[in-house]
Amino acid sequence: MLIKKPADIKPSEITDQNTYLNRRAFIRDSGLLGVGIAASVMGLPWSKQSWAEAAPGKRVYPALAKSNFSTDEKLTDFDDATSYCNFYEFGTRKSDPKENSQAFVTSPWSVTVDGACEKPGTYTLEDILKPHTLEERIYRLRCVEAWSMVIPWVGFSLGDALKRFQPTSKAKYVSFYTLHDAERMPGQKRRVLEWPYREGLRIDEAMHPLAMLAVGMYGAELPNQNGAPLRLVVPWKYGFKSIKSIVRISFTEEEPVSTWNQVQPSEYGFYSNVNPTVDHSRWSQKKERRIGNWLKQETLMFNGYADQVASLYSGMDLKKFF
Ligand SMILES: Nc1nc2c(c(=O)[nH]1)N[C@H]1C(S)=C(S)[C@@H](COP(=O)(O)O)O[C@H]1N2
Ligand SMILES: [Mo]
Repeated sequence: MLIKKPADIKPSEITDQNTYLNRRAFIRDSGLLGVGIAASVMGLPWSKQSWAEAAPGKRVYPALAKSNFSTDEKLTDFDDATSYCNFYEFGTRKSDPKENSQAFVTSPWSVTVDGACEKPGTYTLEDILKPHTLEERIYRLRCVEAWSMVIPWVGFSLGDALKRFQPTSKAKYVSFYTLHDAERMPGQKRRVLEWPYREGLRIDEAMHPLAMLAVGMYGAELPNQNGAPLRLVVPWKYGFKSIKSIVRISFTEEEPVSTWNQVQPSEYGFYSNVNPTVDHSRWSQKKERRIGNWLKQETLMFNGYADQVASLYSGMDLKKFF
């Protein structure tokens, strides 16, 4: 795990909420510009320039309402969030996804919905987005590897999206699948995981208002390395539950397969709630390193979202259902 020390970070790389907000004001004024064009024509501050490099061809969203669920912690530097990634479909090193995903084509994109629901079918990404108003939600993402970030996601409630497919009473769980196409996702040429990457939630977890489907971050469409064009964000669970580049959603009666649980069930459970009192079999989960900070900080129960989600697990032994 490579983490930048303060001494390695150039002053030009340090951003703060103000820079971010100024940039957002600019975006609002400029409307829906292609970021590449915006960056080259207008002579933008460093953050926009690196954005254009990290997410070439991605659109900037006009002003977005910020969700009440948002944390007010300092945002992770845009460059870190887009160059220190986990996306095994594009390689297993943190730098691989950015390097290897730039040619990945995410349009057109469709999602197949099946299983225990009244409205199965194949939906285009536009169909899925149409009824929803995009909002910005600043959430913590806590990786099981004990680092974390604070990301301004752009998206909408997962539960609202799922309700449109009318899950039946048999839908006790919902599972998600990433694209499986080794020509487009070169990391799939190696069997480091069982492809496609899969994740699942209990239906009440999926319906929780904090769970979201994201189509963007930092005010623009998702960079490919962060899961374009559609990913899950479940902020009270370890990062691996937040599956990227989703092409299938399936409602099931039985607990579905989740990839890391399948790889190593003794180390990764189905629930994978952030829990400082349950260590990973090979390391402690008590602390985390916020990317960009030098000192470690305490990990909070349910990643700081306990007030909202603890009731989902009342009566459950979280050491057993880890
Ligand atoms: N399809 C897919 N989704 C994935 C992964 C992956 O390898 N493949 N990695 C997961 C892990 S372990 C984490 S921590 C987060 C990282 O998201 P980020 O790279 O956008 O920060 O994505 C998750 N989603
Ligand atoms: Mo992770």
